[in-house]
Amino acid sequence: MKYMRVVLLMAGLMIGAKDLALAAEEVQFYVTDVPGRWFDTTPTGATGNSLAIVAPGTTIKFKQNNGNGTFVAEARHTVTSLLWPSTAPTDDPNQLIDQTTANQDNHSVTLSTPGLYVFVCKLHPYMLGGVIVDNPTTTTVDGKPAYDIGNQLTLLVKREVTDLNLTFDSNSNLGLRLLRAFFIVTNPSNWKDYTKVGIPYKPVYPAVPVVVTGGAVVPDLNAALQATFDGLDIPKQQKPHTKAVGDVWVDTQFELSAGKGPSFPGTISVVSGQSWNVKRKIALPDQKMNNGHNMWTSHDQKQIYQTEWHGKSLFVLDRVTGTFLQELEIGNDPAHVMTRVDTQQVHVGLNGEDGVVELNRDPATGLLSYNRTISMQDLSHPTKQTQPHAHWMGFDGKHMVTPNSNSADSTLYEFTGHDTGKVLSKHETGAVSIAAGMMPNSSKYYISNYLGHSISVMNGPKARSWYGTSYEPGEKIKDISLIQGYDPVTGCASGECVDGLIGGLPVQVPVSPDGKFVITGNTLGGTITIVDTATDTLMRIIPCDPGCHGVNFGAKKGGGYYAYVTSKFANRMIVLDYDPNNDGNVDDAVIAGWAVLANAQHDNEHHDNDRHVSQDDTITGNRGMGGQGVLPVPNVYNGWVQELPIAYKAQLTKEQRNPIGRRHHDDNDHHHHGDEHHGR
Ligand SMILES: [Cu+2]
Repeated sequence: MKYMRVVLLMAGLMIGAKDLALAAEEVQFYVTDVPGRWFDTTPTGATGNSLAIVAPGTTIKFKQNNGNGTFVAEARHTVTSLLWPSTAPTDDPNQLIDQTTANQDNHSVTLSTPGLYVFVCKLHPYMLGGVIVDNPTTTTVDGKPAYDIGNQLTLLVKREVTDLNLTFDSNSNLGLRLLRAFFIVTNPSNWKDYTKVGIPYKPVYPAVPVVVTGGAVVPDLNAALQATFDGLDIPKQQKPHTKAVGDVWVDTQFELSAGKGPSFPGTISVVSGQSWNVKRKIALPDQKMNNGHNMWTSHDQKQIYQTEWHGKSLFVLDRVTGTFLQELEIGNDPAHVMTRVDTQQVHVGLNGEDGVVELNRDPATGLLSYNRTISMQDLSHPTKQTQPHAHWMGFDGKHMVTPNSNSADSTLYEFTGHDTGKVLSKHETGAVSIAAGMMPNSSKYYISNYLGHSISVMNGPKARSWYGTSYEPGEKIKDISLIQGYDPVTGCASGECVDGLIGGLPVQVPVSPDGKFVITGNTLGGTITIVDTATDTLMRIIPCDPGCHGVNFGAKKGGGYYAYVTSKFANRMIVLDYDPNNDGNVDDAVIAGWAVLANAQHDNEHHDNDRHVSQDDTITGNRGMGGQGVLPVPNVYNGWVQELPIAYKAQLTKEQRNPIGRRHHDDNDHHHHGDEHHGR
């Protein structure tokens, strides 16, 4: 009775035609690569369902290996307990689960403690499935059915150190934030659509009573969440007054196209840095590019390298025409790609494995060939599978650093030749280390810790002193919390949060080409954080969009840089002018404007003369959504900018052509001979 009522209330929202089958003692989630339906109980339904409401003692099965025949899951994943009622037994692997390696196996849990459980893939942390184990006797004071999500909830920080986990009242700011995030992430119709100008952004949540801490009842979860977080109108596109140099390539990873279908999402949206409109969509329908995640470019900017995060391939594209040149099958879940400055080799982190693949580039054709796979293990102290996600390469091609998302540490690798080198160090960072950024002289580097809600500052390859203490190569200097001043119950009410906001669940952490700032997209707060590298302190927090994720720096016309920021559950790319007057101070940081990544442009765009969007497939859904990798072209990071063709260099200022002055020449670096030497 109670359950049927809720099924009706939720119908059309997140639960498909099939009811929840509560009498059954088993619920099955299918693990798929389909946006919003990553853990889905209704794989053949028209709409997804990532939430099951079950009786205590129900077995929850997670079926991988392409089981249902409707949706394919090509990638390796984990099924990991992310959130659970604090009284659930933490030492029972049948109730709280994780895997030490990325896999395609089936998993199950049998849940007895009432409350809210959320499961995540640690590789692709937007993959969420929720279960409410509902105590059948919970009701509101007037006897109506209500759903008990638990007195207190525990959020995973680190599996091996349970007292690091974050336990908090379910009736709290953090509780509401996590519920809101769940219902946005798992429901594409709740994503923030910047084509709906003038319409309030109000995600729809289940309009049901929820029992929280101490038996208190939130009478209507939908009303409570909307009143706390939502309701501002979607603004009309604002274009930055100052143009960029070149274009910005964005992985709109969740956009769907006709030739690929929902199991193979992902396009590249190429944004003009002059008109701030999308000018090209690339889906690669023939190759079935599956969740294209991150890009980099060749030195001459003629080829774009594109990873396939839910697949096995790296793609090489022609930058000018957007056409396919090459597919290389390189391993499981290729995540990020960068080039090595001195050899033009290409390195790709295998997020579902232990290493980084190294590819050689044929300078005549621009095509790539496999050279070797470099393990990120320190073989004298091996850990569980490292699962490197977003590595970074040093300015001179001599070093590479990886954030090892599974082993919660970072490998500092030193290249000693074209295909030789060694692991210099492997030091602890924080929970689920996901991305890296290096100073433009490799002096130190930054690792974002997704579940640690922090950035680890790590010493570079030379033993060195920072803040009065000396550090070995790769050793941690400090952690910067991105949830400073945050109280899980009251939020930022105490007034100690930076700009009144929080970061948390951070993703990309590039350092600006001049080495002054680290800018990061934060998923928990839906914010952008700015760290000053001179002091390694958090200076500013700026509002972003749901699932704020990708950041990279590109040249601003006339000097300075923009930071381009993408979000997974919104279809805009923010152009952040983090230092408009270029004085090294971010007090005046401002969102200069944005590009709407949906190519169905709206009425006010009709006079733009480059509205024609060339595309290799017909866009069918999730328009412009899933913003992740972002690649400004030309690539103006120190080390790479000096290699640009003359036509691009001519568009840059003297400072942009050499962002840290002569210091980009390392002591023993014989490769660079001068600013214009490599012009073609
Ligand atoms: Cu995954």
